[in-house]
Amino acid sequence: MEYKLHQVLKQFNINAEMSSYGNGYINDTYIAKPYILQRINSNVFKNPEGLMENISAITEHLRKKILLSGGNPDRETLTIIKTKDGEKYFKTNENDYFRVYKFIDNAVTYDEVEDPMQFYYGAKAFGKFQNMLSDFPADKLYDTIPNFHNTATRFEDLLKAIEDNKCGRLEEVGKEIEFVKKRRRDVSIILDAMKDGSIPLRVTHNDTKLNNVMIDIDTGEGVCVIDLDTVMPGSLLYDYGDALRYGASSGSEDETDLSKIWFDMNLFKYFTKGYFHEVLPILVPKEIELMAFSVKLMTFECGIRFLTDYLNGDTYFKIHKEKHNLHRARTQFKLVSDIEWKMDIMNKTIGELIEGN
Ligand code: ADP
Ligand code: GN1
Ligand code: MG
Repeated sequence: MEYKLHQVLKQFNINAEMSSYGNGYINDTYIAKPYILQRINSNVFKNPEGLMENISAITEHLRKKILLSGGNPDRETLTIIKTKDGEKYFKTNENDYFRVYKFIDNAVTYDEVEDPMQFYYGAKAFGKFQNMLSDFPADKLYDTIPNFHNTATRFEDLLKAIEDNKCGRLEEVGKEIEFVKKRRRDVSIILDAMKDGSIPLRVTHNDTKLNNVMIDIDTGEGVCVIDLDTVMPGSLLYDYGDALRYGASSGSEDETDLSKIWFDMNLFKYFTKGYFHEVLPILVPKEIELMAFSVKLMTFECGIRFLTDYLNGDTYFKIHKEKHNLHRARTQFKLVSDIEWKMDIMNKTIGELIEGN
């Protein structure tokens, strides 16, 4: 594989030392300073050409805005390096798709929040990203994964996985399935609000994990939002809810001791403050009304996805140990329960932060 990767790099006119990098669940990332090489997961992304067109269009739009505001576009958004044939990706004979970005130096990603200010700055970066794309024509984007945050179809996918019981794992997950079924009425609340127009369709990132924003080593501030594969038309609530699902958990996504997992209200406050700083002027009332709920829904949806993948035999998310997806699903459901307890206070905090602005 190493040899092959060097051949791939040559297609981009790059000759550099290379090693594996990052903790993503989807793509394979390699560092080849001053570049990043990625193999696009074509099992997950069925239209890599369309995906690269999306990223190219978005980053061009962001570049112009960053330049206008006096920023440095080479650092504040991703820069696609073209192949020697002028393409945005390289396709191998084995149908693997590779792309190269400029490496963003002097910045890091965090898998867990170490200091609440990191989360505040991460929120500002995601909010600013949302804001800068608010005048981008969403209908020009390809749906890189159709129904990505359609919680209703995610629920249907789980029902199908239960019916198929491909790996005979059903007996083990009775409690989790009962947990999901009890909450089936939640799955269409945001979808319905989008359908009736009370929530606007926006360009959204759709995968706002803290480790998808690069944080400057010196200033601690958010530099660049990365991992743009899932940028599609969607709801701002997907980005807000998913970021809190991941970042405001007291533990990691695969913690097996569930007594260590709860939803951290302090981190919730830091994130919401940072996010409001950038997006409050563009929010509509229904978005504000559903913000706290979106945290619960996105966490619930992610738990459903992990559980479905577990039942289907771990074909989607990368796993590193036995029952990895089941453990991930369990942390998400533990968080959902805790968020349900805290929903009133979350709504109250949102109201107070708006009044204080
Ligand atoms: P995945 O979809 O697998 O999560 P990412 O695009 O998020 O892949 O990349 C994985 C990791 O690689 C990121 O968390 C980040 O640490 C690092 N990374 C990705 N792109 C860059 C870049 N342009 N510059 C520096 N580091 C990067
Ligand atoms: C995946 O690619 P990565 O690791 O940032 C997944 C997200 C999930 C997340 C759970 C394209 O994100 O949707 O929320 O894992 N990305 C895709 O950790 O499915
Ligand atoms: Mg990522």
